Amino acid sequence: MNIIKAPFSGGGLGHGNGANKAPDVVVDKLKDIFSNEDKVECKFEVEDLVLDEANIEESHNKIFDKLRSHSEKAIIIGGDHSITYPAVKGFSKNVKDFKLIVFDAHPDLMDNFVPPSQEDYLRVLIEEEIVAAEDVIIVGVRNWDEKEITYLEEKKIKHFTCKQIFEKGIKSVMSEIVVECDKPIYLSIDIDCVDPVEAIGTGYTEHGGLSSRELLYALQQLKLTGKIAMCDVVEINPDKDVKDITSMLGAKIIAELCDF
Ligand SMILES: [Mn+2]
Repeated sequence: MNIIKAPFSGGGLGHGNGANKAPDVVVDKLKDIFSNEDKVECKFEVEDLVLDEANIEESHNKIFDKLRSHSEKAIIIGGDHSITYPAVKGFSKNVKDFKLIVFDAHPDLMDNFVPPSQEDYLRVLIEEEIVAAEDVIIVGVRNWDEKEITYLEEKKIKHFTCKQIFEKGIKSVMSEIVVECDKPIYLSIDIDCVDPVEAIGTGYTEHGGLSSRELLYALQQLKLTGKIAMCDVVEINPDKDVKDITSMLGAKIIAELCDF
């Protein structure tokens, strides 16, 4: 599996500072994992992007160019969630028709910032018609702004809140999602989908989140579809972490996805 390091936290509106350190720490933690739960040995080719924290447009352009010219599967390690904007945009140059499945505590659908930030990258992707609203699925949502609720409803964006996941159970939710996976998937994992008890090292902590086991189960189910084409793991912040537990979870997630 290819890993692309995207060390950029300049799109985090200040909350992401430190997320640029995640790619190095997470890749280092990966060395402690020999094989994933499917007994597949984890082998990675790691590539570094050199990004400028102070220049969001130039950094986003570099990510866009990388993804546009990268037709093989890869896992991108961010960085704040703003990197998903250029990454999906670049990916869409190679794959026209795809699903965007996002695990996130927040819908990231605030009003357009220019350039797109971690709070509205998803809205910009939809507004610019890079992805169709009906191809987006958000999992793990539990905190939103009024504007985001209006937009979710207006665009009829499919989403599963943590409350719904608790009621229905992750198995039932994932079987609902898997039947929708009839085209290539761009998978974006914001680590804040997981409860802060297991993932404290992130910009916005939201209680009542998924357990790491629920997230891993969800990813394993998506992997079984054979449709994952590209993936990013974002918003891990080593500066806010305790004993590297969040970075270690990031490494575990990547290990489970090493054979998608
Ligand atoms: Mn996010």
